[in-house]
Amino acid sequence: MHNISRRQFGKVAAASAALAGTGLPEFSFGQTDVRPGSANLAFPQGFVWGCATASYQIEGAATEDGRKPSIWDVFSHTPGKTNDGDTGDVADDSYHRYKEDTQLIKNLGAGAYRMSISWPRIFPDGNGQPNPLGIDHYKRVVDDLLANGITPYVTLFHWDLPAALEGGWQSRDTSKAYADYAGYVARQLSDRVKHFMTMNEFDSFTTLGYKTGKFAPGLMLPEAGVNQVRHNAILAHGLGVQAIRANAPAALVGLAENATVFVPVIEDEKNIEAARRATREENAPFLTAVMEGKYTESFLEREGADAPQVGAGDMQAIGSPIDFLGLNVYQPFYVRADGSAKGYELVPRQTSYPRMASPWIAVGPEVMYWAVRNVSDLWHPKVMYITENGCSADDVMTSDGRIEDTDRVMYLRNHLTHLHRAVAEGFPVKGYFLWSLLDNFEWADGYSKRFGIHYVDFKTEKRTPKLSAEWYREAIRRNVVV
Ligand code: GBH
Repeated sequence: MHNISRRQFGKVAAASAALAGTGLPEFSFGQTDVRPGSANLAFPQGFVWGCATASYQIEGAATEDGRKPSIWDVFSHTPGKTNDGDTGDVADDSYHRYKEDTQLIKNLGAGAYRMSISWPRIFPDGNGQPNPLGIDHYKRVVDDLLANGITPYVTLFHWDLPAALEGGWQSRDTSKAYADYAGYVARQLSDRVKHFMTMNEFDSFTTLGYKTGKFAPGLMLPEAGVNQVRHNAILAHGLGVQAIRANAPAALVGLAENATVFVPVIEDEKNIEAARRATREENAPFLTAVMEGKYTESFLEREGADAPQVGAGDMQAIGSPIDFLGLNVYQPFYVRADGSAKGYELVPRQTSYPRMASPWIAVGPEVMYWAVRNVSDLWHPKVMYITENGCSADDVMTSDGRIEDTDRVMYLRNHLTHLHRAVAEGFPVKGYFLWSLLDNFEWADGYSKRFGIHYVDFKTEKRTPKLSAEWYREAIRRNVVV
């Protein structure tokens, strides 16, 4: 029995039981044993398990060591913009408590941590002279992670744009300032950090920041202006890739993108094709442009006079090859094939569709599989990571100090099950980062939505592992969906 795999064991045991006609086969529940005949949900050896956070959401210390305001400081301090007027002034105080947070990661047995760098700590005015105290802080954080056997994955921009940059993402100068900043950080950290992500989620900080006004800087521009902002954002990514390569030749460069994910309403050939087409078209201003180095004709046609102004060389920069693609995955959109020229139509969700505490998190764990598959089938990235996945829940502490977030465990377990399917089918997903390590400043929702697997008491900053942390530790320990 020792020389056969568990999967074979299941088959052999079932077969011999059937032959002998003795009813149930005998088996024991070992560390990773599964019932004969059930799927083995083990991940490959070396699969990267991690947690993710972002600077403005956890650090606090908003005015310390030379940091100047980001657009999120300005926005959150503007009355009416965030829930209860919450700001990131203190957040999780991780700027001071990063060693404690390292230990939380270590206790999970996680081998990786996706963190972001605060641009206004490094260049308080957005450009010009770097602030040495800024980069020194991140060297200490990274060294502490490394000393504890945790590999840092660094995002260079997770929405905290220096407020001093005039026009923000409306200006091409911001794209250039970003590239200088990215190159500087890569040069400073690449002796310690191998994986850099240029940006987090184009659509979130461009569309929400400059079209709906729900995120910083809270503008509601006409469509042409929004498209220019989107263009400047992907241009910054492209120039950033080039700057990182020039300054840190050994670094691996990627992106953390929340591509809109389409799930075929029924898994058959024509609907699978519809999901693929929808993925390409609906992500045209972002991931499609990055992966193809061009805007699709249908996007340019659709936007007409509102299409972005594209400078010479822009698309080539935007299409700079990347080493890995990170996907932030939360919710599915269902799609079916129709007879139209574009070949798909969205299938609306019924009002009874299940959701987590944040109303936008419609629960559909198969989103994980289709995120990977659609993107792979279209663009074949060599390496992919899930750079975020997780959910908010109405976490309350019991009288004996526990947080029984069975709903979050349910959400995570099912998403991992569908991620396993993608891995088992051979798609090159190398790791998974859970959002989030700890409850934090959830942007416009302030502290009203909790995404952590560690509970944070925002009065005392005390961290308490939730049931989901215990669950994640067990999954990591066994390298299997538990
Ligand atoms: C990620 O965004 C972010 O990277 C991370 O910082 C964040 O904390 C995490 O997810 C959880 O939200 O208010 O109706 O306009 C996920 C994508 C896009 C989801 C914007 C929320 C706002 C919906 N986000 N969206 S709405």
